[in-house]
Amino acid sequence: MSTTLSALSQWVEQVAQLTQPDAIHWCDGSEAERQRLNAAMLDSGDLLALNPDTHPDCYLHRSSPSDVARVEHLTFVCTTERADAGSNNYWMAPAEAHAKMDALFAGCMRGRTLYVVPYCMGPIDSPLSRCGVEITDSPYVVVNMGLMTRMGAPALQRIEREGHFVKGLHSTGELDPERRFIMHFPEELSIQSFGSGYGGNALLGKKCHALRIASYQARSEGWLAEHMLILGIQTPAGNTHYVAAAFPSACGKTNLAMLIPPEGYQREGWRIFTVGDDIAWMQPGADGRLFAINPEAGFFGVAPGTSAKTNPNALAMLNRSAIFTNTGLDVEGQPWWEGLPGVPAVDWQGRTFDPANGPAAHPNSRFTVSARQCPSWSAESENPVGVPISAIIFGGRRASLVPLVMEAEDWTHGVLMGASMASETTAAATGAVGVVRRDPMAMKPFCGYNFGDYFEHWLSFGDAAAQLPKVFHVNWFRKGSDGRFLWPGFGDNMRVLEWIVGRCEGCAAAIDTPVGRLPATGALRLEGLDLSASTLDQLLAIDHAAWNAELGEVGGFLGEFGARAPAALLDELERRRDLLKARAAA
Ligand code: GTP
Ligand code: SPV
Ligand code: MN
Repeated sequence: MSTTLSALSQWVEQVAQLTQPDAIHWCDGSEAERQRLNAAMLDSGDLLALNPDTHPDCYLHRSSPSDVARVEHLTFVCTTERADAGSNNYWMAPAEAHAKMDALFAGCMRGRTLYVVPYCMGPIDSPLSRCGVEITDSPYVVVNMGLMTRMGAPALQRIEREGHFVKGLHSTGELDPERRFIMHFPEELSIQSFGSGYGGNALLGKKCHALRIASYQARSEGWLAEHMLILGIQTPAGNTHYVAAAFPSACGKTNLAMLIPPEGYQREGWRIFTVGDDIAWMQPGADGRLFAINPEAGFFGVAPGTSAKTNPNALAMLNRSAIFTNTGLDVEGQPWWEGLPGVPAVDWQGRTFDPANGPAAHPNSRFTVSARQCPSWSAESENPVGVPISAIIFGGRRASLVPLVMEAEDWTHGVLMGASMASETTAAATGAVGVVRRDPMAMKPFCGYNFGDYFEHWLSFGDAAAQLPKVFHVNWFRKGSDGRFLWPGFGDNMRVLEWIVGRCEGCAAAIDTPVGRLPATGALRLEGLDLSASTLDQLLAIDHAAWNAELGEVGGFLGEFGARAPAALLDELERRRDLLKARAAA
């Protein structure tokens, strides 16, 4: 196979000249190709076959122990003007970045095969979808891209028809953290990643293309590329509302997207459908509503904590044709991670399990699986038009301050809520865990341009679309003085979704506070929950002094973007602070 598109054949030729591979393979995305790649990786030890009785066609991959997560400090946005990348990104001048990467890529594929991976982000026939080609020397990346995207011949046909594509060049190099860079050239619509084989660093269709490059394109083209799950909520009356929710990495998107309602809700006829678990591309439709597609075709989800209790839908999709990365094993050769029953035999580094070495599964160990294997998978995931969004939900991990749920008064207030987000850091990126940091719209690691311009872009939808979604903020992670979570979370988050749907339909009661609308007394359905009145009070309390301090910090944060911080957002913040002061004085 090769291509009729000269821009593509010339680029592949030029990369081959630079990287000097032994062979070039054009991926067609066929089942035969997947099996050949898997067989070769079983031979080389890149993959281990899992128990064929309990987990047919499932494999374990152990990455290099120093290559287990995204590396934000090695991830750059290379715009001509530094200010266009913004203080939210690490920046390097394009010429300097190219020189650095050319030196790393020179000869790096000697003895290896260069794979050409054409892919389509989004339904193959959707006008909202975008294509790219990843060149990689990692067969593990190829099979993961095969699960995570529409990869192969149909994507190549679309690329040849359209004549353009995002160029992604990737090599695992020597997996040396000292020789590792993930570079984005938004003005060239290209990505270069060297020295990592892990997740968002290496599967270039995901964070690099579908968020950093796409967000940059979306700004000039009038759409949004967001770090959001998409789910459908069917009410007993038979209406289906779609909501999109932005939570930072490892803060609950996959779990919410696959939620199973508590039994009482199921009996009444509530159902949840999964459209996406990580990324949403949204565009105003002709009727003024915002329509969303999930650009991905699979899930690259956090393994630890996934259990029959927390996420039975996920467990059910992981017993066949799945790839596990950095989990442990039990004595029967089944994948094992913290949160599963039974005991581990082998840890993520292949050692006999010893608690002295830490957890059996790496905290950022993951599964890769086709979305179609999810029992709650929605056929609307393939709708080329996308799904209409009734509500946008922002959220993060906040042990204190932030209530279980609140609603924004209008779009501008909603954008401020998103821009003010903060969350405790997780194992999804290298670095300290549990440190609260500003993470607007859960896009701190993923926005391909200056956050000031990004907030302005969000505000601009206030004019463009007549029927904007309502905006909410949630926090499943509030802790009591004993350090335990106050809210049961997981399936019980349905109770919060019910209130959100009720607000969209105009039938759920709320009370105003200076920072947002909260459920009125009795408006959250809590029957069947063992939640004391004082716990509920804590979950829904607004501490005016603490919020005043929080909004002061938000002001300082927005100030970092100088003249690029939208005046309308700063005005909205001031209005909120005035309301808080008035309330404190009363
Ligand atoms: P990325 O794939 O990194 O973008 O993560 P994500 O946002 O999809 O997070 P995910 O749903 O995988 O959850 C991450 C961790 O948070 C898991 O260990 C979950 O068990 C835990 N978690 C998810 N939802 C809840 C919840 O409602 N309550 C509590 N306490 N923990 C949760
Ligand atoms: C995240 O970190 O938000 C992820 C995992 O979804 S990765 O693909 O590695 O970025
Ligand atoms: Mn993510």
